[in-house]
Amino acid sequence: MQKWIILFLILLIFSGCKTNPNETIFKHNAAVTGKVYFEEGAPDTLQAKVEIQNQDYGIVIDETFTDESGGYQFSQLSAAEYLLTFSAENYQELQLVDITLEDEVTTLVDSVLLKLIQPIEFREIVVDGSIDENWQPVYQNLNNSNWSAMNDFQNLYLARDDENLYLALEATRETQNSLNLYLDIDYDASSVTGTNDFSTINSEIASGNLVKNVTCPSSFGADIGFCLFGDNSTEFKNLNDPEYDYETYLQMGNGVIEMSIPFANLYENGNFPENGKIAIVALIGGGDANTMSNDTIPQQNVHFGEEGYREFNSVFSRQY
Ligand SMILES: [Ca+2]
Ligand SMILES: [Ca+2]
Ligand SMILES: [Ca+2]
Repeated sequence: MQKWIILFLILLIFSGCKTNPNETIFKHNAAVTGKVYFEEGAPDTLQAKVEIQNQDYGIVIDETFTDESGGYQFSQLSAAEYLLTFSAENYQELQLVDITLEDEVTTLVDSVLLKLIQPIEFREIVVDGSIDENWQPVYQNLNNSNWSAMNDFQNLYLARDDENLYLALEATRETQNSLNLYLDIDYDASSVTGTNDFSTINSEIASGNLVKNVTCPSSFGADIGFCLFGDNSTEFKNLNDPEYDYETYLQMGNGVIEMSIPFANLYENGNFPENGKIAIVALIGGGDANTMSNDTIPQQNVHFGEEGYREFNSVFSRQY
């Protein structure tokens, strides 16, 4: 009889281990390690900040800095899905997602290359709906859109002169869809202004086409939404104050949207901020707030737009 009681107790203990929801909280022996490289820079003179987040809860668990060889490590973690964010001054922020850590395992993740934030080229642009001669794209989207070549980003162009920021897109869109570009005019992780959750955008702007259930890295805050929708309607709006009119000048040509935005309207003192940064994300939307193609600027995972993939893990940025 005593034998049966002992066996029962043993079974109870084992089943208790499996069902106790606190079990994973008490086990903290998973680890992750990796390496960071810098475009035109060496890890012994540069440091990247690395943040680790629990992906399911969006909570930053810990942060560290890379060592002189670019390496980093987090240990004493519980088994879960994690997200890593890499940032360094004058470099474009980057994220690694869907990192699954297991108990008693040190997981080596892919090395990352942080790219320099390039300056915005000085150039006088003629806004006429065709790309000016020798104006090179700052970003090329080589992904084939899952919504066909009729709904597809190709090239993004950016330039400035003393008075204007110039922005152009080579992209296609069917009339039932919208082309959405979200612009952060003061991209700066230390003081974020604007929104990084497009579900919160005022639905009176651009007939609600800018409202998407899409989030961005916490360092990004969109101040302006540009939308091309319907029968070539366009809106370029302050997301905090839709009544404010930016007075952009815009021309469309064959698959080209070209515009100038005066600094007098863009920044409080009328000038661009010296060494200030801007950042852009763009998507092609349609239907409701969950419907969008997988073709984006910058290009994300090919599943972008599907449930669980409605987030930008990187942004496109440039510096004045
Ligand atoms: Ca032109
Ligand atoms: Ca494309
Ligand atoms: Ca902002």
